[in-house]
Amino acid sequence: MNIHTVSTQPFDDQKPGTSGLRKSVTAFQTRHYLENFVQSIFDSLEGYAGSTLVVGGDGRYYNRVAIQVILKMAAANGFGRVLVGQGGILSTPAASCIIRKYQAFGGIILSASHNPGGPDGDFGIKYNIGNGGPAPEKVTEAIYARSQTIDQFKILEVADVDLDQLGAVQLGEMTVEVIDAVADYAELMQSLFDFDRIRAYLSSTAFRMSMDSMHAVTGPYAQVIFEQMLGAPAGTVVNGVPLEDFGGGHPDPNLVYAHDLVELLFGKDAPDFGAASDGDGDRNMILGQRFFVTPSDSLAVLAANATLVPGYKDGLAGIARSMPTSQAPDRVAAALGIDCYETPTGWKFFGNLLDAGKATLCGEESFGTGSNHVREKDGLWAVLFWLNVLAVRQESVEAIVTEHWKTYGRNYYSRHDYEEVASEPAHQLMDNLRSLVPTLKGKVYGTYEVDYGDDFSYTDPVDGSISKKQGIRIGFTDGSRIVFRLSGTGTKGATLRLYLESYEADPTKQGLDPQDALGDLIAIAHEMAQIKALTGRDQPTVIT
Ligand code: VG1
Ligand code: CO
Repeated sequence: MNIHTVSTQPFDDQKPGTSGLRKSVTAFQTRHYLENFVQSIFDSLEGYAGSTLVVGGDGRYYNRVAIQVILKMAAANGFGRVLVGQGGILSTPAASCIIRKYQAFGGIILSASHNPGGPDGDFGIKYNIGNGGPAPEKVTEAIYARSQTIDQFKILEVADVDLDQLGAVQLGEMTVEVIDAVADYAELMQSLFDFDRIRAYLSSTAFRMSMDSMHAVTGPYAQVIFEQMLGAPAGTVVNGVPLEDFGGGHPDPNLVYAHDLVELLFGKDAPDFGAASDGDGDRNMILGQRFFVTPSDSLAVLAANATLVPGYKDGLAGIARSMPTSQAPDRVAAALGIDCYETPTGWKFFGNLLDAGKATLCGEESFGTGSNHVREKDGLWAVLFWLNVLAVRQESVEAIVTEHWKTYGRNYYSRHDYEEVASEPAHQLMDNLRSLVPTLKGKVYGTYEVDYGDDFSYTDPVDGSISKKQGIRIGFTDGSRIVFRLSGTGTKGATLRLYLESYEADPTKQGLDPQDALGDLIAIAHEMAQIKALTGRDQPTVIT
């Protein structure tokens, strides 16, 4: 065996963000940049000798190159086996499924999710632990600490593995198994949902759907599940071939970036149901005919209808949502008599709640929904959940959501993103708010009176770990909220996120455009944070 120990020097910017390390492709192409981070992961793990690692990615530019390096480094560092998706492909939820099913030690997922790809785009890498979920903060902190002192890495000198050929090959003493990227995941979906019922519904001439995979990783999964297993007509899945640059687009399933699907669903002769997923397949957008379901509402509706779906027929242990997500799920939890947990942004915070059986469904406002079936958010799972509910209720998406509002009230919700603003003033803005908001209690803005203001701090109810500075919250006495935080996934400058929410119990007032319903709160947020003065922007770049 030809194991090389290569001298290297630390990079000072390998701190994982909300979801792993994300940088431009050119940064990852810097000599030893990838190797340093991979070795830092391995160096901060204990007891993996001879065990199994899962590796795969969203197929973006540099995916195959990075996988070859990771395989050779895993072999040199003593892993016994690597399971890698065919063609280097694994969606994030499929990787989570495979880690759990084969009881792997952990997994490495290559993705920058919804960030654009290609030689001038972004790349990313993250480590998932044995429960299939993103490494918790104590692990990512250890990886970062190691990356600051690293002075060597180990790699096996050997020919590349053919990632397109299914089957096992030896890499030194380690076995590499190239596995079908879709089969295990598709089987898990079949165990949760009533495929017979969905198949019957999809074949009824009255129902039409469109699934936009945005030239990202879910194409092969969606084709197998919707068109082969569930018998949807050919062409139901659009943009179904993963491309290294996602066809030049942002593989981000929202009203702005999934514009083709939005146009179709809001146009003449629109299908009944539309869905999209992101670069790595963990996000979802749900549309009805001329109707958009906000992700927060989606979580609430799925929770309220969960017992209609075989995998959840016995009810939910609890619900968990990230802090900026609207409080719509809280109302369902209260009605069901179960707990609703509020966590910081990022799926890693749901892992303990899911492992401990405290939560069954989880969600984030950023088009993320999932459950205890894996430990990642799961785009196609959410689409199947909706289809199962539609097949049972035989009502339109719009009818289901508006009836939900009548029962629970409507949480008007919107997120305004100010992308790529200068980093220093963005941090200044947050610092200003951090000192301002605790002084605001009792202050009146128009019809709103401040109830509390703080910088969200989370104590994990399972292991007691504390995560501070997770976003500025301003709560009003009528339950409305304004939240500010800086993105932890962007790669250029800073991205300011402003989250707005108000509650309307009266069904006759639930039909407004959210931007109108939230107009006063938007103005208050601008006044408090001095967004224009500090960022130079008076309009957000993306509104969802
Ligand atoms: C964003 C979202 C967050 C999500 C994260 C990873 O993080 O707001 O809810 O968990 O992306 O999603 P941030 O720090 O930029 O706000 V994904 O699909 O990019 O893995
Ligand atoms: Co994603």
